[in-house]
Amino acid sequence: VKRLVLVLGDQLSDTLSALREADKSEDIVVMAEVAEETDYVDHHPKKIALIFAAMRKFGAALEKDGWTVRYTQLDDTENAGSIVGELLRRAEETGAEEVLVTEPGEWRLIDKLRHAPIKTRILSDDRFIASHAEFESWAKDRKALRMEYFYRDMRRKTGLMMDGDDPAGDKWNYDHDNRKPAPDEVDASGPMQFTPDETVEEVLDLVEARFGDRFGDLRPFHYATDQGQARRALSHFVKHALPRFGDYQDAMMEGQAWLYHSILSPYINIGLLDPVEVCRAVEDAWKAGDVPINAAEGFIRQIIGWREYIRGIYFLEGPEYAQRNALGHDRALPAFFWGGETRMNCVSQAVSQTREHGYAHHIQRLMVTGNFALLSGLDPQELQAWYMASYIDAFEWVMSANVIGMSQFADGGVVGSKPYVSSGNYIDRMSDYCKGCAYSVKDKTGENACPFNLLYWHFLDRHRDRFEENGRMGNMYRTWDRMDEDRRKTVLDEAEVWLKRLDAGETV
Ligand code: FAD
Ligand code: DLZ
Ligand code: SF4
Repeated sequence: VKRLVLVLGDQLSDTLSALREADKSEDIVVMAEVAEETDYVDHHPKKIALIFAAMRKFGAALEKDGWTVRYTQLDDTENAGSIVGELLRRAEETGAEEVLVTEPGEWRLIDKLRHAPIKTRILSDDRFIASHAEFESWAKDRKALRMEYFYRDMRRKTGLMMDGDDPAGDKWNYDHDNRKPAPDEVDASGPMQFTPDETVEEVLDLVEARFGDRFGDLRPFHYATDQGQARRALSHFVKHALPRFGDYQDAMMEGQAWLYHSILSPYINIGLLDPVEVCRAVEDAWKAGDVPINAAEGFIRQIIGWREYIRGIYFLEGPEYAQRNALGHDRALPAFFWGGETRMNCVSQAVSQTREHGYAHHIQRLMVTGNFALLSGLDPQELQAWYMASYIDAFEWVMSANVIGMSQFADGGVVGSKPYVSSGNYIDRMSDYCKGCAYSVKDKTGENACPFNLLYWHFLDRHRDRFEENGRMGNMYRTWDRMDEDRRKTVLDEAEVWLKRLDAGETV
């Protein structure tokens, strides 16, 4: 039987299970740019450009390698507008009777393929280290699903930074040496940039015409769009930024979008880089003595630990996970998330950088925008749609447990044992944002008080029933209870007034 091999926009790996299973001489690869995928959320224009450019180059590379490829561009007149529609059209055209596909990273699309009116075989996505079965068996019978223990299993499984059965250097985790506050200066120049070639330019024109009015700047566009470029970006990171990655992983600096981060998530997530290949490059640099152990271990943990764990939770918890709202938060997203004005310098920095690059690093996502959303009680589903629309590396398998779980505690504590909340103090310690802010981080109340300071207590007070008994939060409640009653009332009243102004659309 002649088969169609569907390759999705985030499956651009020559080791893909569907390609391995297929027969190059008989089967037909189907790739399609379709409106259903560009429009199910208003993706950042740079994300659409990255995916389309990389898809076009990958399709061409497969053809060169001897595959028959039927590629549909977004503005082809015959375009059926959806993945399943394209499969049916190509089946009719070629006489193919079956579809082979590697499991997509979103329940939405898995569901559509499962119900497609053509026989479809969904193969597991073994570009990840842990299979669904392995994660389920790890999670089974555990009271709490803590990443650290899962991570150790992934170290053992991959052998990365292992010394026989023991972790290299005798410690699993070197975070104690990481997370220094913002440095005075950054001596890395950021990720490697690529000048758009003809294929990329064509895609940029298309994206500009179709999606130019969405949130996010399309140009200048410098991301890598094929495996060769992505590998050069990896080497560049290992050489120039990795040595200080651990030290400044949590730091934030005005006007410095990249610091010592890798900016590799977009390439790993769409398949241009293999996660283990990335980790081996890091391990090699550490073995060669070019990189300290805290940087190498910290980085590898993000990929084989966090990235795998977050995906595991998404598939373990099922399609309704993304709809959870354990804290009952329902405030609408303020306009400043979409680039409107705000006096909060930290938020303004994170959002403008996001608009420009489709990128903000982990602590900006977690402790600035995420923290603000949680403290002020924003609707988690609307927030997740914002993250999905704003980031170049956004896919639901990696977004949901980060937003609904880690950042918003909307899963009721599956991912985190306590919510990630902080007052302005944390942001002041880790960044230089507060210096340039209209609010004063030192002011706990009063007209200029940092909103994070007011909202922090408002959050703890309104969720007292849920968190008071949480062992890791007892100190916070004790501090609050020690304040005199007038002061507590002032804080809560001022927080309420501030939230009313937020809801009224004032510039806050
Ligand atoms: P680096 O700081 O250089 O880290 C190295 C790599 O580790 C990343 O490339 C990534 O592959 C991996 N990694 C680190 N932390 C995580 C994590 N928590 N979950 C998964 N992978 C991780 N990551 C995405 O890839 N897509 C998303 O849509 C996404 N949404 C997020 C939303 C929120 C609210 C939060 C708090 C985090 C989110 N993350 C997401 C995780 C993390 O912020 C990004 O992976 C990271 O910022 C990507 O930049 P980088 O490549 O420079 O990462
Ligand atoms: C994100 C995305 C976009 C914007 N466009 C396409 C597309 O036109 N064709 C395609 O095959 N894939 C696209 N993707 C990636 C898919 O949305 C992704 O495969 C699913 O979200 C599952 O992770
Ligand atoms: Fe953000 Fe508050 Fe600092 Fe301003 S003072 S940058 S709002 S933490």
